[in-house]
Amino acid sequence: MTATEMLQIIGESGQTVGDHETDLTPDELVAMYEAMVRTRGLDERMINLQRQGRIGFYVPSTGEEAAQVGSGTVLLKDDWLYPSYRMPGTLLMRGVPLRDMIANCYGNEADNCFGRQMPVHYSFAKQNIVSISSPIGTHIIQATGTAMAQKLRGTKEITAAFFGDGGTSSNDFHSGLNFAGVWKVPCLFICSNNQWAISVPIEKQTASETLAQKAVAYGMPGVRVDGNDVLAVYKAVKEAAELARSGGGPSLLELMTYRRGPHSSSDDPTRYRGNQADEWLTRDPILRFRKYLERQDLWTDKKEKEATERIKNECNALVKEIEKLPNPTTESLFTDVYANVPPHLREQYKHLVETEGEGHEPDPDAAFPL
Ligand SMILES: Cc1ncc(C[n+]2csc(CCOP(=O)(O)OP(=O)(O)O)c2C)c(N)n1
Ligand SMILES: [Mg+2]
Repeated sequence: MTATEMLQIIGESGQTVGDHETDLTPDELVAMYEAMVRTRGLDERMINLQRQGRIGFYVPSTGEEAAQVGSGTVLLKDDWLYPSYRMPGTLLMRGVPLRDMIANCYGNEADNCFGRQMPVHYSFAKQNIVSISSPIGTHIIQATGTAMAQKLRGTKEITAAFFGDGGTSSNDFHSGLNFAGVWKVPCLFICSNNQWAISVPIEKQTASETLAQKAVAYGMPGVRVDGNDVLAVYKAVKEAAELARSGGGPSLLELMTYRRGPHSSSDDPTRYRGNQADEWLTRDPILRFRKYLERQDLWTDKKEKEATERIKNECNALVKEIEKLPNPTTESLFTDVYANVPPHLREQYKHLVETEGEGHEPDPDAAFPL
């Protein structure tokens, strides 16, 4: 493949395109499909909770499930991930419990970050998933540095940095990829080109014909993939991961997809792109993979109904349980931050506890500041 062609394995009607043979077993294929349905189910539940005022903020990833699950299937348990905020499916594939993701959006006692991060800005040390960066692109150089450390230590682990089309205009994209190319570090740069960066369309983001071709300048392979085709994503990420793991250095992957929903729960895309997203309703990655599985006799309407019901019940039960929990304790401000809390902070904490309840509480009805 070149950086301007697009790798596709499943066509719109679920038929295979080209000479494709998958190394995935029927059970693995079904698990991938279920993860895509789970990702969509989680998104729908969380958006509804935000609309009901029960959580402050959410970032939906509707329509980008293939890009997320296809990549997540490849990466191994010890690999390091620097995700973007729009990829719960990858995290699910990496074994992050649904409960931990929902808890982050509540920021209460169940949240492993004790409400100190923005909603949807997950951080899961156990799975080597580094805290999601809000500033666009900053994690790209951090991922490059992690991969450099992996190279120096001679491990078989690799790193993956995930970002959007907008992220490719950041300074850190250029410094990260340049360094990675020179030092041949085992890093995958995975760009979900969903064609929008909030209200900026891809034509205004870059004058390049494709994003994948930017790899040429940094001396690494650049591959353009149909990001709504889960098997194409899996194949491209797997090949790039094998190359990185065997000492062959980094790759840039451009996964072509579309941001069907708003940028976040604070955005109204009809103000800048009209009804353009409607065209993409028929190019649904879940529907396409479902048609593929049905052709292989691996999926039925009955299984679909069961899977949808299962995820709905799972989300509802978790929300019910998490929503009841109290806010993190004030003392948790220091948890996991210092080995020894410095004296001036102890002093400030003492003052905070003494004056707690004296009119410093946040206004529960205040709008979420985003
Ligand atoms: C350095 C920086 N500039 C601007 C922003 C505001 N901002 C948040 S998300 C976003 C768009 C990012 O678009 P893209 O990289 O395509 O990812 P997508 O949201 O489409 O997944 C912008 C401009 C930011 N967070 N950081
Ligand atoms: Mg984008």
